[in-house]
Formats: sequence, structure tokens, C-alpha cells
Amino acid sequence: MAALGVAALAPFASLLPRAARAQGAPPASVALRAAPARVAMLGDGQPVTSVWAYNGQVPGPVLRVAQGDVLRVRATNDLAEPTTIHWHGLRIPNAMDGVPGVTQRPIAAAGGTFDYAFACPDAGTFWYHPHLRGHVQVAMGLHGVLIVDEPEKPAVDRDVLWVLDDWRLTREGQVSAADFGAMFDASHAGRIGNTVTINGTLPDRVALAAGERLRLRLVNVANARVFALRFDGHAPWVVAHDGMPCAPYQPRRGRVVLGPGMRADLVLEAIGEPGAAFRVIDDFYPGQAYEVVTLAYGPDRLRTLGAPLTADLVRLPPNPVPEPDVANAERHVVTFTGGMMGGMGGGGMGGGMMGGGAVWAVNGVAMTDETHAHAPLLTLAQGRTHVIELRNQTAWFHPIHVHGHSFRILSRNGRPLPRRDLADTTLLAPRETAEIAFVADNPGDWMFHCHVLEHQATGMMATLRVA
Ligand SMILES: [Cu+2]
Repeated sequence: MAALGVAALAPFASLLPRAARAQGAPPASVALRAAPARVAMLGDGQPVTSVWAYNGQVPGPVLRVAQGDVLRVRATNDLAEPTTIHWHGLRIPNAMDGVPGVTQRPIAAAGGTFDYAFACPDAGTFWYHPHLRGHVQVAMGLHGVLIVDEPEKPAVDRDVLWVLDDWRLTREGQVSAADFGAMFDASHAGRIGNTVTINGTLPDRVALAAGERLRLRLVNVANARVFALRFDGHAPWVVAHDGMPCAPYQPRRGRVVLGPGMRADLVLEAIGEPGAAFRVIDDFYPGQAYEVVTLAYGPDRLRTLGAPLTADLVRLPPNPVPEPDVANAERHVVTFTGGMMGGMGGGGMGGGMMGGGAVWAVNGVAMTDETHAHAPLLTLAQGRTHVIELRNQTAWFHPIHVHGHSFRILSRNGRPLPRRDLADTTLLAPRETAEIAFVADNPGDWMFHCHVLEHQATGMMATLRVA
């Protein structure tokens, strides 16, 4: 795997400052233009990579608004194919959700536009990306982060963003396009790449000062790669999943697992000594651990450490998500099948191209990326709590994403979870079952799909109708 061991990264410095505007003034509109671009993700003296980008940069610009504010985006499509923008994790009206054929017409190639405008009800870390041919468009570089700020900023010294991505590059440093849609990827773990980037460049060293506290926002924008980051010498607190604050906790062995589409907000206290260096390891895939980045302490000390952080010191204020009434919920079962070794007739799925073919199914039905408009899998009574039991009857990991709502994860494999974290995407292990619960308070037709984009494109998608 080229480039994985070396990793090169500067501290993330391109967070847009919070828009300075007078109280009560109308929010400005942001222009996002999707178009081919060339970026130097591999660094000086290396080939420049041809990508598709928002505003010429990968990741796209960080959009930042205050909680409750309206975000207005004029999207322009200067690609040679139609696109849309989906606002991943935002609880916004269905007409703004960016799903072609369901919530909007595709934005036409070569100059089409679409105006998105919505209030952002929840503070947290969100992201945006196309919802049309995502397995190509997202892989080519179309993604960006949306940060919604809490009214009261948490007590940290720096707010740092790591957009984790995974590219399949050729020897010439170009995105490998010949194997987009390869059936092997679709029927296995998805398009796993050979080059990991953070914020669009090869990672290397992140500068830290002894004693400082970081809010570290992790976003997995890869098509298929799952990350499990382990911070040597540190004990980060997880304070939010998928933008939604949780009861703060320190994960076992300091390991933070993120499937595609998922985010985590951490509070990391720099407890090392000046001059020290620590590795951040990704060890998700057995036998394939590698160093993502080095935490490099500078010579100076920002402050002398006091008592260790506690949950109360790092807790974020809750978002206004309605609390599910689990005792009086309507219950549903959704079964995921397919893939290699999964019983959808694996013969012939090892080679060739997808071509709209079905590899996966949800309750026996395959819905592909090109046909978002589809009879609903479930119709959920609006205003009620629904518990959905997700049964992964495949041999593969699947990050299952629900649009327009955030859910609580109640149990895994029949065992109730001590923390019922909120999320919009949950990673199902092979053969795992999980129960999620949410109040269906947002009317419309909402996509419900695996965020391994090759799985989504070959059947692992369905519609939840809230009416
Ligand atoms: Cu999947």
C-alpha cells in the first residue's frame, strides 16, 4: 500500500473564521461549484492529481454557521454529469436533502444550479457530498465539512478538523478510474484505496504544545475504508458521535472507530512532555495497522497540567433531538443480505462491472443508486417513535445511514447498550444485529442505506417514508 506508512500533514489551518456579521443581518449565501480541478495532494515534487472538487479544493470549503442559523448555498455544476448535494446528518426539510428523483431534480451538467437554504437545528460536525453516482463523485473528491457552532464554545485551546479520506491512486498519482464500478469491490468490502489523506494531503506530523486541549473533529469521507484510530500516550474523550453530543467517555485502549460517513468529536489533552512524539495508529483491519500521523510536541509548554479532565469538564450541550418513547414504539425488522459468501448467489460476482446490477438487498429488495425513487420499504407514522432492528446477515461491515433523523442505538446482538448514543450512521459488524430508535418527526421520503458507496450503488438502499 503506497504512501500509507509515510504520512505527511500540517496542522489543519483552513477552518473558515466564524462569519462576522451583525446580529439579525440576513446570512450570506455561499457558492459551491463542482468542477474538475488539479490538486497537489501528494506534496512537493510529486504528480498533481486530477480530481473533481468544490471550489477547486479537496476537501471542499469548510462551511460554518451558528446553531439555528440559515445556511444558503448556491450550487453550480460544472461537471460533465448531473449531481446534487446531500447534507449528511442534518435534520432539515426533505426538499433540501439532495436526493435526485425524490427530493429534487438532478443539477444539470455543464452549468446547472440549485439553491439550498435551511436552518441548522443541531450544533456539531456534519458533511456534504453528492447523492448521485456517489461511488464515483465522492471518490473523485466531492466532499466537504459543515460545522455548526454551539452558542457557548467549549473550553479548548484549538478546534482542529481531520477529514480522513482514502484514495485508490495509480502509479502516476491519478485516481484509478478504470475500476470504478468493479464488481469485485461491490461484492466485497467496497473500494478500499491505497493512499490515506487527512484534509486532502498525505499526513505526517501534527504540532502540539504540552498542556493544550484540542477539540478534534474526525470525519470519515472515504467510500469504503473503516478507520480505527488509536492515540499512543493519550486518552482522548469522545464527546460527540455524528455531530450529536454523547455522555463523554474514554474508549477502551483509546480506540475510535469510524465507518464511512461517520464522525466523532474528541477532546484531547496534550499530556506529553515538550519534545515528545507519539503515533496515531489505524489498526482497524487485522494485520494491516499503519501509522496515520505523528503527534509532535514542540519545545514549549502551554500550561502546566492540573487535575485530569472529567466528563463534566468536556460535556457538550445537548441538541434539540426529540427523545424516543421506546416503551410505546412501533417495531420493525430490516434484514440486509447479499455480497460474497452472503447467499445472493455469489457465482459470477467476483469480476466484471456493476452496470446497475444488484449485489445486496434490504428485506429482499435491491434498490440501486440510479433509482432513488422507489416504493417505500417502511412507512413510519409521523410523530411516533419507531424501533428498527437492523439485521446484518452478510459477511461484511456496513455503516447504515438514515437521512433526516438522528437515532439512538439501543442494543447490539440483543445486549442493551449502557450509553444510548445518538447517531445518523451505525457500523454493523458481519452478522451483527442492532436496534435503533427515533421519533419520526420529519415528513418525507428519506434514504436509508449503507454508506460503503459501492454497496449503496448495488442494492443496499431503501426508502423510509415518514407520513
Ligand atoms: Cu455495506
